[in-house]
Amino acid sequence: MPTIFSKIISGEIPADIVYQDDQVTAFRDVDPKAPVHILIVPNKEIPTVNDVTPDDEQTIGHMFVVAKLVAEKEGVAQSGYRLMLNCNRDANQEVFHLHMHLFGGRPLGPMLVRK
Ligand code: DGP
Repeated sequence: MPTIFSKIISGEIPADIVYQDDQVTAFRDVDPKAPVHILIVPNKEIPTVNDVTPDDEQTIGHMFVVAKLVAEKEGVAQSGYRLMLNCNRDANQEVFHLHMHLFGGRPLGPMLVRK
């Protein structure tokens, strides 16, 4: 079964795609937590960070190049932004197709609240 993100990448289901190439697709999160909230996703299905292999190094590095381009395009490169990846239960990962969140457009506060 393809992941929901694979269906977005293939165009089977709609999304607001802001960038796409042969390795990576970036689209707006359906439930944005900041004025700018974009998901940067490898076109290859990698379930979690735990599943990354040395063969994925180029693609993972490319995700950062795309993050930089998207931040510039969205006008948050200078004001600042946050990149975040969730892995498994304690991080609340909901979609098991590796993705980097890009948040920006407002002060984002501290990274985590201590509990
Ligand atoms: P995470 O908790 O890191 O797995 O975040 C998954 C994110 O994916 C969450 O912020 C909502 C977003 N999302 C889930 N389904 C869809 C979808 O069908 N379209 C879009 N654009 N975003 C989705």
